[in-house]
Formats: sequence, structure tokens, C-alpha cells
Amino acid sequence: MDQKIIEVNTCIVDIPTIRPHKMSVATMQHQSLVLVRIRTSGDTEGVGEATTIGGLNYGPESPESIKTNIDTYFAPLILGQPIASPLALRGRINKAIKGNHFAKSAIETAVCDAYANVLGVPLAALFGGAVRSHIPVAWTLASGDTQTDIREAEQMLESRRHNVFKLKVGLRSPKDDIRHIASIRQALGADVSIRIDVNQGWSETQARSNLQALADAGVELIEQPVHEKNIDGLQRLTALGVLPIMADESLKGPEDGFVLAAKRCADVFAIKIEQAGGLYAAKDLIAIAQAADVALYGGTMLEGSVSTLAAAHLFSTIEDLEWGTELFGPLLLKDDILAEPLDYNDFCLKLPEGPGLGLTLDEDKVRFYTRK
Ligand code: MUC
Ligand code: MG
Repeated sequence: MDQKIIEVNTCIVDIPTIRPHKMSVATMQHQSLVLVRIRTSGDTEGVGEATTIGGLNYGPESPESIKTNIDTYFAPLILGQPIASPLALRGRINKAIKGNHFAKSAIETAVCDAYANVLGVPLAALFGGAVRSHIPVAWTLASGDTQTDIREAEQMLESRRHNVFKLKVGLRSPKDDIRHIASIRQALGADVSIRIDVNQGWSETQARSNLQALADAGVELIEQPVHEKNIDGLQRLTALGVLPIMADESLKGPEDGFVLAAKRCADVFAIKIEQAGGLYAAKDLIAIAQAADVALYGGTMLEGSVSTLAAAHLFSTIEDLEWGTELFGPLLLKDDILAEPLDYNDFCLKLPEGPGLGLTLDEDKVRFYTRK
């Protein structure tokens, strides 16, 4: 149990997407996974991952900055430190490094994976243990074409992989977006759940004047309609009570969560382990939402299998996961770096049963996709 961290390695793994993923902030043709691998003095391994959306299109960290910052600043801080207290390591890192939430999440995931592997328990056990073995997973329709989105959704329904759909909007005019949403709702019927993510693409006026039409078109939830800093605007939109409002980019950790919850700026919080600054910060954010009666949704930074599993372990500990999750990241990629792909079935992701994250990397694939 007195094992220390003796090795920290990073690499960037580039994997193409199955189709262009069009959002108001970026169109993604591939995803870059920053893998962090640590080894302890007892020869136990841990792995973590960070992703961004479109390089620097979504936020202030890029895959390249994450790798450089981990190699230069994070690794020296944790080398030689005991693995047995992820919180002590978090404190040490937070004292020395400001911001860099995505890098912090990757490091903390690797530490928690290694520690859970040492203990021989699933990673969820570090957060109180899973209360569910299957996690509902939504799919994002973002091909940029209405008929392609409809065909894609129909395939998902037929194969029983997803019955909840998030539509990316904010690139076209709101009127065109509403036509797009209404066509999809009409084609898929009343039983599927349709949500939209604007990724900050609208002004508050645009959002307000289209809320009712969006509700009439069959939208059930709106994610981050306005700029992340316009939290008073989010509050005003929430207070209208036309549609539930979900905060995403406005939530950069527990402190933001506290302000948004206290001012009731959202009905739902999208919890993302990377955006929050790691698993424990995300856990704190969840507690704030629960205390304020803000509903919960498990978000993603379009993460690969490693970070998706880390998030899945944390989300498996949430009793009331009212809006489910969107942990579909690995399915957007043409290939996987796991020896055994994740189990998506019956509209859910099944949590693996082994210790730690419960995964084995396919080393040949990691090598093949690693950026040279
Ligand atoms: C976001 O803003 O929520 C999650 C799903 C998706 O398609 O994009 C991400 C980012
Ligand atoms: Mg979002």
C-alpha cells in the first residue's frame, strides 16, 4: 500500500470519426486522445485520458498543450508521491497549477485507476460504489443534414442502441434549426426524447424569442443556448419555464456550480469530468446540484473509451440521473484502442466488472494511432 508513482508517460492518439461531427463551434473529422499512463513501484498501472473539441475551438486547452503541460509541470509533481491518496495528489497539483482542468482530469483518472487497481476494486468504489450497472446513453445527431440524421437515428432505434437524441444546432438560423428539429421529431415519433445543444450559438434574444417554437417542435431540453458568461441570461431563460435549460460551458467546476445553483440559472447541470477539473471536482459539482434540486445529466467532451469509462464509473454512483448521459464518444470513432470494446446495448452502456477502470488497452492499436 506504500506504493509510489515511479513513471508518467503521455502520448496523443488520433482516431478518425465515423462521419463529420458538425457543431456551432467546430466540425470534427477526427478526435485526439491524450493518454496518460502511470506506473507504481509495485508495478501497478493506471491510465487516464483528455480530449478537447476541435483543438482550441471549444476551450483554452488543446491536446498539444495538455501533453506538454503534463510532461513539463504535472509529472514532476506526482513522481515519487504515494498512490494511496488521490485527494492529497489533487491538493498538491491544485496548489501548483492553475486552470488546466482537462489535464487535471486525465492525471486524476490515471491516479484513481492505479489506486483502484492496487486495492482490487472498481474505480466506482472510490466514490462510494455503483448504484447501477447500466447507464443510459444518448446519441448526438450532427451530420449537418436532416435526412442523414433521420436515417442515423432510425438505425440507432432499430438496433436498440439509442432512443434519446441530442441535436447540434446554432450553425444555421434559428428558423432553419426549428424546421430541422421538427422534421426529425415528425420522422421519429413521439416516443423518443429530443434535446438540443446550441453550444452558446445564440444571443439571449434569439433564444427567448424561439423558446416556444422549439417546445412546439418537440424539443425537451435546451443545452447552453447563450454565451457561457451570460449566466443572468441563463437565469432569465430558466425562469420563463417554457423548456428546461441545461448549463454546460458555464460550468467549469464546483465554484461555478455553486453560483449557478444559488441563482437558479439552470434546471439541469451537464457534468463533465474534464470540464469540472477531474473526477473529485465533478463529484463535488454533483453534490451541489443535488443539494439545490438541480437535475443531473452525464456529459462528455467526446471522450474515447478511457475517459468515457472513468465518467461512467462516477455516473454509476448517482442515484437520480434524471436526464441520463451522452457517453457515446467511443462510438463516434472509427476504431477503438481497447482490447475489448465497451458494451453498448439496450440503450445503455454496461459498466465493466474488473478492478480500476476495468479495461485493457490494445497496445498495437495504441502504437498504430499514436502521433509520431
Ligand atoms: C457538448 O457541448 O456537449 C457532447 C456531445 C457532442 O456531440 O458534443 C459534445 C460537447
Ligand atoms: Mg454541450
